[in-house]
Formats: sequence, structure tokens, C-alpha cells
Amino acid sequence: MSIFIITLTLVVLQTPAQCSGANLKIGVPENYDGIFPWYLAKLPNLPATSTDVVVTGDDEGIFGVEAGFLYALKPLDREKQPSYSLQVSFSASVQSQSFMVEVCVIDKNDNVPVFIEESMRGSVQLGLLKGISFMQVGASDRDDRNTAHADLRFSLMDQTPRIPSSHMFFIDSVTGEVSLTEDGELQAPHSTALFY
Ligand SMILES: [Ca+2]
Ligand SMILES: [Ca+2]
Repeated sequence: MSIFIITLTLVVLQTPAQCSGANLKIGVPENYDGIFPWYLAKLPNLPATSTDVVVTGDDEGIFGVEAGFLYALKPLDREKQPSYSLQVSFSASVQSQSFMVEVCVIDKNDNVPVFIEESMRGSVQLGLLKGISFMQVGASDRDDRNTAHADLRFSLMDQTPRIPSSHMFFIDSVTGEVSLTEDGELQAPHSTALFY
């Protein structure tokens, strides 16, 4: 029986995230680092003559309305809170009215993937055929799993020692399953290395 240690790397693809719109839904990017108040959108449901405009539904007091525009007073963190359901109340023609606004925080790729376990050990039984998985590695990413920001790919970076072949192992880039290559199948029984 041989035991090996391998070094792995993760590759993360990037594509823009989407925030679908329905009713009054506003998509805003996370981690805004510009000037505050940050004006997010004009509220078309708010009559120009409305008074006593109040925004509720956000415990931290991040959002407000000024001159018909919804604004935020600090950057948003999708990993902390992915959306906000706000109620905008106002008075128009003496009557009190309100409508709902959903603020959807659009993901940015601001988290690196991390392995579920810092170090993993697998063992190969003598006579194991190529392509048959003998261990599986896992990783996670806090970004939006519906986007490529959390779409992980595995690859083997290095093998130590590189004997009797430098290409003894294969990792499935999607599943993280590790198996022997053809070289590994042929050479493992003759390998003098007990640990990789
Ligand atoms: Ca990420
Ligand atoms: Ca993110």
C-alpha cells in the first residue's frame, strides 16, 4: 500500500451575475467604494408631490429616499445579506400610501475558494486500475453559487517525488476525484516511493 500527498490548486472562472427584475426590484453591486449617499435608483412609484417619505425594513438604517431616489449610506455585502425588502411609505394628497422595493445585491467575486480540509491523505491499494477514484477532495467558495464566481475547478499542481513517473495521478477538475493515470497504474507496483 502506498500513501501520497499532493498539492492542489483551484481555478475560478468569472462571469457577471444577474439580478432578475419583478415588481420593483433593484439590482445593485456589492462592495461599492464611491461617494455616499450612494443613489441607487429613481423610484417611479413615488409621486413628485409626495411628503413624509419613510423607508422601513432595514434594521441597520442603510437606506433612505431623497428627491425620489433610493440611496444607501454604506456598501452592501452579498455574503452578509443578499437582498433587502424595503417598504417605502409616503403621503400624497393627504393619504398615506406605501410600496415595496426589493434590493438585490449583485455578487462580485470577492471570496477565494478554500479547501474543506487543509490537508488530505489518500491511499492506493496495490493493483488499482487507472481512472478509478480512490479519494475525493472538496472546496467551497462563499460567493454566489449561481454564478461562475463560485464555480470551482481542481487541478494537480505538483507531485513529489516525481518518481518513477512525474504523472502518476489525475484529478477530475469538476468532482475533485483523484485516480491513477496510466503511468500510475503501470508504475505504482514498482514505485520505491511510499509517500507522495
Ligand atoms: Ca469566488
Ligand atoms: Ca461575493
